[in-house]
Parts: sequence; C-alpha cells; structure tokens
Amino acid sequence: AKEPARVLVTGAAGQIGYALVPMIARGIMLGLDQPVILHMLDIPPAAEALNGVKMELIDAAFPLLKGIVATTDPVEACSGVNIAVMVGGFPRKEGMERKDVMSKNVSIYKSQASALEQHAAPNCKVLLVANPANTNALILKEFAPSIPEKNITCLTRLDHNRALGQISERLQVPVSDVKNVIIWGNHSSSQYPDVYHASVVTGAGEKAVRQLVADDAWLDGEFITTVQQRGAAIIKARKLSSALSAASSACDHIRDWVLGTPKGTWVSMGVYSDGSYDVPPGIIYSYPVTCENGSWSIVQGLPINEFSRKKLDATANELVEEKALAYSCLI
Ligand code: NAX
Repeated sequence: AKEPARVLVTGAAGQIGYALVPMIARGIMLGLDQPVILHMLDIPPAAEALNGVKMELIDAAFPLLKGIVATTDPVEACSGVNIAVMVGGFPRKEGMERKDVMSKNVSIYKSQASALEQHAAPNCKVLLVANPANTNALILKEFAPSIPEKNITCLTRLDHNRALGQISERLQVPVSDVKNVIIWGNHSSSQYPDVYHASVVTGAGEKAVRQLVADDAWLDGEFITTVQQRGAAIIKARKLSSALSAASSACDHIRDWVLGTPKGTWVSMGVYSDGSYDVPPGIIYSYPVTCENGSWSIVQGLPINEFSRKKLDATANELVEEKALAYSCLI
C-alpha cells in the first residue's frame, strides 16, 4: 500500500474548503489508491467551525483518510505536507480599496510562505486559490526562495473548465469531448479564454471548435465575456461565490499535475512566466501546459493572431500592475 500523502488546505472552514476536503478524502485529487492525511488551517475566529468540519470528516468514515490535523497554527499545518492548497485569504469587503485588500493578502502570503518553506516536505507542490490568486502565488514564491519556482502555481482551471462548459452547451456535445481551450493570464476579468486551438473529439476525428461553432461574433464576444464574468453570475444566482466548481477544479489541477495530462490534451495553469509567448517574465501567468512525471511544461509554438495578441498583452499588463501594487505593500 502507498504511504499517505499529506495535503494542506488553508481556509478549510470556508465554503471552498467545505466542498474540497471531502473530495480529497475520497481520492478525487490524488487517486483512489492514494491514502491521505488532511491538514486543515484556518484562523482563530474560525476554529470552532474548523473543528466542526473535522467532526464531519470523522463521521464520513472515508477509507482513504488516514489522519486529520485541524489547527490555527501555520507551522503545525505546514509540517511535512506534500501538497498545499491555499484557499484562505482576506476577502474584498464593500468600500475597501484594492490596495488595502492586497496589503492584507501580501502579509498573509508572506508569512505562510515562510511556514511552508521551513516545514513542508521537500518538493511540496503549491496551488494558490485565494484571490488575487496569481499575485498571492507570486508573493509566496518571493518569500519561499528555497521552494523551486516550478512548484508554485495558481488556479485558472476553474476558468478553463468554464470555457469547456460553455462550448459543450453551445454545441450540445459532452464536455468530456471538448479539449484544448486556453485561459491566458490573470484569474480576473482580464483573462483571455482562447478557443483558436480548441477541438471537439467526434467519431470522425477531431474538429476545430471555431469551425463547428461557425459564429465568430459569438466566439469573440459573448463567449469570452461569459467566461470572464461567470464568477459574478454565480454570486448573483447563489448569493455566494463559486465553491463546488472551484473545489472540483482545484482537484483537477493537482491531479493532472501529479498524475499527468492525457496525451494530446493540455490544461491551463497559472505558472511563473519564463517569457514564453512574449509575456513578461517574473509574473504568475496562466498558460496552456502539459504535465508528465509530476512537472508541467508550457505548450510551445501555438500561433497567436493579432486578436489574441492584444488580449494576452492586456492581461499581462494587469498582472505587472498588480505586482507593483503588491510590492508597494511590502514597503
Ligand atoms: P470563505 O470566506 O468562505 O473562506 C475563506 C476562509 O479562509 C475562511 O474560513 C477564513 O477564516 C479563512 N482565512 C482567512 N485568513 C486566513 C489565513 N490567514 N490563514 C488561513 N485561513 C484564513 O471564502 P471561499 O468562498 O472559500 O473562497 C476562498 C478564496 O478563493 C477567496 O479568496 C476567493 O476569492 C477565492 N476564489 C478563487 C477562485 C479561483 O478560481 N482561483 C475561484 C473561487 C473563489 O472565488
């Protein structure tokens, strides 16, 4: 039998945490043959709720769940973890300035970076979910210099899955037959959901999404804005932000990263930019990636037309600005 993997979820008493921890305990993230020990971190005001989540995990009697650490101490939470899913953060409240929210999250991710760097297992893989996800991941990277930069990523898989979902609905094909959409850039409304390289698997081979949809106005307009604004649409409908889809996508992100992407398929991940596709290096930017043997590589050589170029640049510019804002909070 495999040794249990230790998986940290921060913000575990929150809504995404509540949806995510049972998925992990059921083997959806790391596989049905992989035992897990869940580490759950939250802040003292949420300690009682966190304990309630722990009680429910015990009550669910998950066969793969070999242990639970529920704590408000970041050092205890980070000790020996192989995977860290960072969901805890400071939400933007009405009337708050962008800089104030940034400043709170910068200080959270600065200190959690140190806890991870000092106490996580070597080669721990980190997924930042809390917003601003890309920039929080960048701060974590900066303050955890001994964690390889390839191990620090942020979640844009939810946006990727939303794009697959919109194409599936439009073409009335199963979502599992749609592949190779791309989310470029920031997990914000400046992101660019790109279907120029996407296809649908049919009985007669793969067909280009653009050809099948055959409606450029929709693809270049409403499709893009629907994916960009989907988070807001969920809040409007549910009076709460996305949780089950966010949790499920976080599992997809880690599963594909650890176990590999299927041949011929890529996924979107926010990763440290090396300048690929003329994106400025030194920001966490969402790219198309394939994964093998526990590591990702950016898909290279996709042609980028003028329409896409502008959108790749606009979302990169926003990330460069966010980075400057985050750094101004450090002084
Ligand atoms: P909730 O407010 O329900 O939960 C957040 C939890 O984090 C709370 O229990 C809170 O006590 C805890 N927390 C706060 N500061 C902490 C700290 N320093 N250490 C540990 N825990 C801390 O929010 P929820 O709906 O679960 O969303 C969590 C985060 O995910 C938010 O930042 C949200 O914006 C972000 N999202 C990111 C998405 C993505 O695709 N990247 C999509 C979904 C989601 O909106």
